[in-house]
Amino acid sequence: SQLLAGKNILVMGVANDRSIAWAIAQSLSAQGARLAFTYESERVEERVSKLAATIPNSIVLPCNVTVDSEIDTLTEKLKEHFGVLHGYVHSIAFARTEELEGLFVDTSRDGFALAHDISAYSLTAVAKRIYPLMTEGGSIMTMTYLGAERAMKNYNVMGVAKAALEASIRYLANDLGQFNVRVNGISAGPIRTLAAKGIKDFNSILRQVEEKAPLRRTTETAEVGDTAMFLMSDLSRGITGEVIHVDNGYHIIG
Ligand code: 0WD
Repeated sequence: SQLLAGKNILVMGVANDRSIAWAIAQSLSAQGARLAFTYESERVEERVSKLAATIPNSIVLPCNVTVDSEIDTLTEKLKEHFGVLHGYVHSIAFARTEELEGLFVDTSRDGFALAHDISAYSLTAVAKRIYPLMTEGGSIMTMTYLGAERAMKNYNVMGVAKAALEASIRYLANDLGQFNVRVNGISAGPIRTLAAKGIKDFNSILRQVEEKAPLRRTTETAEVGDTAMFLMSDLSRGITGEVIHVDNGYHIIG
């Protein structure tokens, strides 16, 4: 039997077929979930629609998370289409490339604000509108990185935004637990995606993981997808406010 049969799940952050959100969508769909994908702008609409067309019963809706009215409209459309929502996958982040190299101390005011708006606040902006649709209980999850816990070279303002995101997981979990809505995060090891292109010296980061991670290999998106499936399913019903590392153990080494 399928673990997510009858569950309706919103997936935000598919940019292309290498996106972590895309691997998550595969794992969710394989367990019978019905999915709604969003795209940020017309620039990526066609790409997301083509991918979504390969997933049975899925729909595609626009939503730039920096615009409140777009999240309002998304919520209305989800209510119309699904009625009840059971899950939300947040796999979105952005910082300007010039803030992802050099020194963190040089971060600009608007670069800091933009990174936090898209990478951290967006989780709350969407959660506050969609949790009322989770009338049968729900599961919300987001994507984070070790740079939230440690000062890592070049990750800079994104690390600070991820720390805000991880704190948001805990506050949202505390608020929404009374409605039987859980909120968790996955801290993934480095994966070569579009977002990773912005980070300087990404190759050397991958090499370090291969050498030092307990499992001696880099993270694959399917590994993240399967953990996301667990978090969306009732198997994880006792877990909220948690960040699970899916990084082949890299975070435990000194
Ligand atoms: O090594 C990695 N790739 C890791 C990524 C390790 C650990 C965590 N993560 C996180 C990222 O920080 C992000 O939160 O996983 C999440 C997904 O990232 P990804 O799959 O690596 O990257 P990508 O395929 O680029 O998806 C991120 C997408 C954007 O893609 P582009 O490249 O077009 O910016 O986030 C979306 C967009 O689709 N996005 C937005 N969506 C709605 N509104 C917005 C926005 N304003 N901005 C970005």
